[in-house]
Order: sequence, then structure tokens, then C-alpha cells
Amino acid sequence: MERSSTITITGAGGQIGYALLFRIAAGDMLGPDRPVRLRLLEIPQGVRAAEGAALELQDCAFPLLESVDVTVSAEDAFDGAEIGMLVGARPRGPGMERADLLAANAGIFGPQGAAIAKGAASGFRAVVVGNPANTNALIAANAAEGMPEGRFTALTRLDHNRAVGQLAEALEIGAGAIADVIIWGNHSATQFPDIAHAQLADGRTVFDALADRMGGPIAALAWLDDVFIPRVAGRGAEIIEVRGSSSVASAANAAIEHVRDEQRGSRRGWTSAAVVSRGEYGVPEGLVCSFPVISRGDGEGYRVVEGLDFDPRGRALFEASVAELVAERDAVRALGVL
Ligand code: NAX
Repeated sequence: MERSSTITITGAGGQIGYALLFRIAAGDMLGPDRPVRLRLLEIPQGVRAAEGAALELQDCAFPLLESVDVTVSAEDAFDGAEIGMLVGARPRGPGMERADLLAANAGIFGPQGAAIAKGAASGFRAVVVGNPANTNALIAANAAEGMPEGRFTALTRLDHNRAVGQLAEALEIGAGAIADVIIWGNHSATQFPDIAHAQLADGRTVFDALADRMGGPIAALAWLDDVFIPRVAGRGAEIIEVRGSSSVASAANAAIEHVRDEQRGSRRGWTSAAVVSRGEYGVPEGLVCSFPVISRGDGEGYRVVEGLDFDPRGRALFEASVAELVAERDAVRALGVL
């Protein structure tokens, strides 16, 4: 057995929390030899739901689960934590302007960042799931004084997995055969799902395979612009329409894969995650932007894969999404939060 890890999950009484807890406790995230201690952070309205989940966790008698604590105190939740999964956020209410939404979330992610800086373990790393995820991660990273800001990432793995799923369907192949898809930019409708570098296990490029299947490169390009990109970027809304509720199990799965790969090393090719920019690809420093990333599982977290090229159309799509991130950052700055 390895030593145990302390994982803090915020919004643990919510839908994604409920889909996360049991898989983490079963060893799906950190492996079958790593015991886990779970800290569930909620607001008073969510505590009973989190406590109920804790009772059910007990009833599973997971061999890897050392402890479960439910709290409404961010200080208690993050004290000694090594991994944070920041799921709880303020959803956009009716008539709520973007500035109100950002202000409400700054009131959550600012204090959580401060609590992390105060008490989390020195190797702490967090993934922000709660929306607007990129900017919430930016707020938390800025509030966590003294902690390297690269410790905060935001989830775009769900978008990445959605893109792979769409390609697998279009090519009638298994998702496992597809590598090196990229989500660039914001976890929002402006994101740019990019297949320019994507490959299949048999060595062909995804683009060539699409062109073969669709009757040529022009048809493949049209499919990418008219079907693939809008469908991936709009998949969250599609799930709400069909299921009657937002993505839950797929979001929890993506969060688990994000942390698993960051902690234990990414697999074939790269994946996508929103990380703090150090100026890669011309993205302003400090923005939390989705890039192609790899992790060696050596404690250093995700590194951006550099040196990839864009065609002019791809560059324009990426820049539009980065412009949205800049606007969100400026709106938060205007509130005096950063
Ligand atoms: P739910 O409303 O079911 O759960 C959210 C939970 O967070 C609630 O139990 C609430 O009490 C709690 N909470 C609110 N403020 C809190 C605070 N200050 N501290 C601790 N807990 C707090 O939402 P759910 O479906 O679980 O979604 C959670 C978040 O994930 C939302 O912001 C949602 O928009 C976001 N998503 C992000 C995705 C991504 O890919 N980045 C995809 C899925 C999802 O839409």
C-alpha cells in the first residue's frame, strides 16, 4: 500500500460531487494502492446531502477509504489537503449579469484560495470544475498568496473527451484509437476543439481519415466547421435538452481523468487542460487557458506542449476564445478582486 492522500471536494453534496465520491473511494483516480481521506466542503444548504453521501460511502466499505469529513469551513476542509477538486460554484440565476456572476464566484473562490494558501500541503494541486471554471481558477490562484499559481488548473477534459467521442462516432472506430485532439481557450461556447494534429493508432491523421470517409478534404473541412466544432462546444446544452439535467457522470469522469493524469502521468500523446499561461502561444501570462498538456506524473503537474502550428482559421478561433478570457479577467479586475 502507498501512503494515503487527502482530497478536498467542494460542492460535494451536489450532482457532480455524488458522481465523484464513490469512484475516488474505489481507487479510480489515484489507483488501487493509494488509500484516500476525503474532505467534503459544502455550504449549509448542501450539508445534509453531503452527509448522506458520507453515510453511503461508509456503506460501501471501500478498502481504500480511510476517512470522510463533512464541513462548512474552507480552512478545515483544506488543512493538510494535497488535492482539491473545486466543484461548488454559484450558478447563473435568472437575469444575472456576467459581472454579478463573476462577483458571486469571486466570493467563493477567493476565500477558498486563501484557505488553501493557509493550510494546504506544500505539493497541493487543484482542479476547478465549477463555472466559469477558467476564471474561477484564476481568482483562486491569485488569492492563494505564496502558493505557485501553476498549482491551479481548470477542467477542459470533458470538452476534450466530447471531441474524441464525436470523432470516434464519425469514423466508426473506438475512442481509444484517437490521440492528440486539443481544446484551446475557455471552457465555454468560444472554445476551439482542434484536430489539426490528431492521429489514429494506425498512423493516419484524423483529418485524412475524415476526408477518406466523407468524400474529400472539402467535405471534411465543412463537417469540422458546421458539425464538429459547434456540437462539441454546445454539447453541455445538448445534454441538458435531452437528459433534462446538466452533464454529471461525464463531468465527474473527466475530473477524475484530469487529476489521475496530472498526478500519475498522462498516457499516449497529450490531453487538454486549462493551466496558468506563461505566455505560451501568445496567451497573456496568468490567464487560465486550455492548452495541449502532458504530465510525467513526477509531481510537477501539467506542462504545455509547445511548438504546434495553427492554420489561419484555427488561430482566429483560438484568439477569439482567449479574448473572452481576457474580458473575464478584466471584469474581475474591475471588481477589485485581482
Ligand atoms: P449542483 O448544483 O448539483 O452542485 C453544486 C454544489 O455546490 C451544491 O451542493 C452547492 O450547495 C455547493 N456549493 C455552492 N457554493 C459552495 C461553496 N461556496 N462551497 C462549497 N460548496 C458550495 O451542480 P453540479 O451539477 O454538481 O455542477 C457543479 C459545477 O460544475 C457547476 O458550476 C457547473 O456549471 C460546473 N460544470 C463544469 C463542467 C466543466 O467541464 N468544467 C461541466 C459540468 C458542469 O456544468
